[in-house]
Amino acid sequence: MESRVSMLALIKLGGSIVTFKDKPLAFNAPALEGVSRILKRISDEVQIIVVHGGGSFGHYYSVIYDMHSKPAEYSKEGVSRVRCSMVDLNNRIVNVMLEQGLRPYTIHPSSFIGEGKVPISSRVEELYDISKDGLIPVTHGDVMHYQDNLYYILSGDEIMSILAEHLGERVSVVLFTLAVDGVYKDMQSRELIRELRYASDASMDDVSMDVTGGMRRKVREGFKIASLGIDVWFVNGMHPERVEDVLRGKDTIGTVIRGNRVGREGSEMVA
Ligand code: IP8
Repeated sequence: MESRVSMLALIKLGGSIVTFKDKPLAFNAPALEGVSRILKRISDEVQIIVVHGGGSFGHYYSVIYDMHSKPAEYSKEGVSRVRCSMVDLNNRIVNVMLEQGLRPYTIHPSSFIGEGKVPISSRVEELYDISKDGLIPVTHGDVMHYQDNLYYILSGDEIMSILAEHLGERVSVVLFTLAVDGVYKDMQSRELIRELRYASDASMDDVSMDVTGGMRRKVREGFKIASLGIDVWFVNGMHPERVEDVLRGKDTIGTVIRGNRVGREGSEMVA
């Protein structure tokens, strides 16, 4: 079926939106309902792919079992528990989306990222095809098999980069939803950076219970994606109308890294 729309948005639902980060295994249904209502309003005009984080599900167990993004021989019980919690969280998310009239379609990352963390192009294309059909592919950060006895935690932020790299110029905009207004200059003044040109301008202070690098990781992936020529937005998902503004190409309260306008310092930034 040919696409009815030409705009493709990659949207990350941060763990701090879909869960209460400080409370183990606490799903934040109201926050997700808010974002879903907005997505519903715009889903006929925009093709959407959703990636969600682990919040107080995946991160909770990753911390308990000392699991990280580095491939290693982690506790098998830990691997099972992290995976189980992410499948559980994903299921709750797609059920809320469905109730709000959206048509989510879960695709676990292990179906398009293979051994050795190598993306499988044809399977990434499948996400695109499914979004073109009017469904919303929903994928998520997860614990992944690396090779032999090695496993690793894959951040949803990194999945955003993988998708953007593969889908290239078909992606119109990339949006990370957070539980804060965007990227701050520093956490004391909470001065919002409206346009981020250099990673060194941003505060990387972060919340606890996050094994994949929190804001630092998001900003790093943001610069990677922007270097592909795609605008990357960080907005407060608790104010879902800002998500709508971005998807309608309007300015809003948040931080943007403009595609192609990335300073050297930004693109060289590492975790
Ligand atoms: O919250 C991590 O995804 P993120 C997922 O996007 C797990 O970094 C399993 C902790």
